[in-house]
Amino acid sequence: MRIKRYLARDMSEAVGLIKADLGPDAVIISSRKVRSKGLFGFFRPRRLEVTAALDEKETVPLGPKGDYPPWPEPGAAAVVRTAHESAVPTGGSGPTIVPVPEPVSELHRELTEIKGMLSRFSSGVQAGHPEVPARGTRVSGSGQRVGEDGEAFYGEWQRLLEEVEILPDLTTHLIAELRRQVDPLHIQRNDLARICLQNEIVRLVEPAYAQAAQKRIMAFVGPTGVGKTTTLAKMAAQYTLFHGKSCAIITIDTYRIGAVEQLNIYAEIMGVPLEIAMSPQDFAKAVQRHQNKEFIFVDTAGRPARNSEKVAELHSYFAVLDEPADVILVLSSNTKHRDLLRAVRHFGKVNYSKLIFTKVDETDTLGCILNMICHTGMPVIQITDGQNVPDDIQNMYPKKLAKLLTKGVEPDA
Ligand SMILES: Nc1nc2c(ncn2[C@@H]2O[C@H](COP(=O)(O)OP(=O)(O)O)[C@@H](O)[C@H]2O)c(=O)[nH]1
Ligand SMILES: [Mg+2]
Repeated sequence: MRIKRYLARDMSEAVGLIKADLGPDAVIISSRKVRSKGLFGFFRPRRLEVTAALDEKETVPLGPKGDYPPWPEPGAAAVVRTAHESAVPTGGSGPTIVPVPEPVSELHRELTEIKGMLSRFSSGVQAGHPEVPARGTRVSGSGQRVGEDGEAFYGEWQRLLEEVEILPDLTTHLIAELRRQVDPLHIQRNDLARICLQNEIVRLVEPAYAQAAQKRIMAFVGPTGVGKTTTLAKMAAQYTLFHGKSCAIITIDTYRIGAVEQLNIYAEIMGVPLEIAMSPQDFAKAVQRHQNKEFIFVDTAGRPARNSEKVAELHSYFAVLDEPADVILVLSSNTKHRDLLRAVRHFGKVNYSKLIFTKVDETDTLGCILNMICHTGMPVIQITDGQNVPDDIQNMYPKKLAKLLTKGVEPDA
């Protein structure tokens, strides 16, 4: 592993230097603003110190991580991995994002897994594993024979779904599917259960993801402190620095002292123009001024979800626009279910059409993501998992959500 430091005016200059020096497989580890040493350094503008690393053992460029990313794939690893960048069209006028096929290696892995399961199953049958009902067997309502052991198996999976705080009615539905599809006497029952639950979760949320194309203007709304500004900065940085998109940021967050300053620092590092809009008319003019940009990110003041008057005021900003915006409701995954319900209801007035969940690093109970997709019928397009800009953000799509919700689920049965 080679690690090197670079001094540059801004992040795009640093990325250029790193690409030229370490090549396309380098990754950025950290960045910070520094002053030159000595008295005169104090009067010079601050520079950006970027640390990058190159793992010299790695020769194969990483493919895209997901199989259905509706947005450019984030991740510092994408900085200079050109194979990855080419998955997302650059240049051009529209914000069309090409769906990226699942990597062949991933398909291959899944195929091998299924083959392995089948062969383990057939050898189990040959070895005389009983396909007869266990002791205490009874016939369930669906006609399936279920022994005490079978009941314990379904019960264990139910407990695990409840543990990640998937709502009771969704859990009941998932377990009913499990009962219908997976025989508890099957020797690979836990593997099959996981696949069955993942398929059913995908089936439940897929309609929410079948939406119109991504829009040019993305506005982030949501309760105070959930991470709107941080998430916006992460996305704007990903689009600008890693995918070469031309972007602008407009903030209508003028309520909180420090809110604009925070965004100003991010905008400066990215080299992206930042505008402040004090009224809906100001906002419309600012959007007009950035007609030529591929994407416009809009930050908004955190309105308390209880204050419906302030939420309605936000709507007036989007109502004056000539083109529709993607209004994205940002929610924190460590929020109580009742408060999430209140937020989705109150912010309904701004006609949001997508969700982002932040702070998934702060909780083990991610059932809220499934709960809110099912409740609103809207997709969760990103999750964020830390405070680092721009790294701690990931695309979310049905299959990934299904894996995330069942990944830690491991019954001992
Ligand atoms: N742990 C963690 N903290 C986050 C995440 N996203 C944002 N934060 C922190 O949450 C706090 C509020 O973020 P901010 O973007 O100002 O929230 P806003 O009021 O909704 O704009 C800041 O301290 C952020 O660093 C995340 O994904 N994980
Ligand atoms: Mg903010």
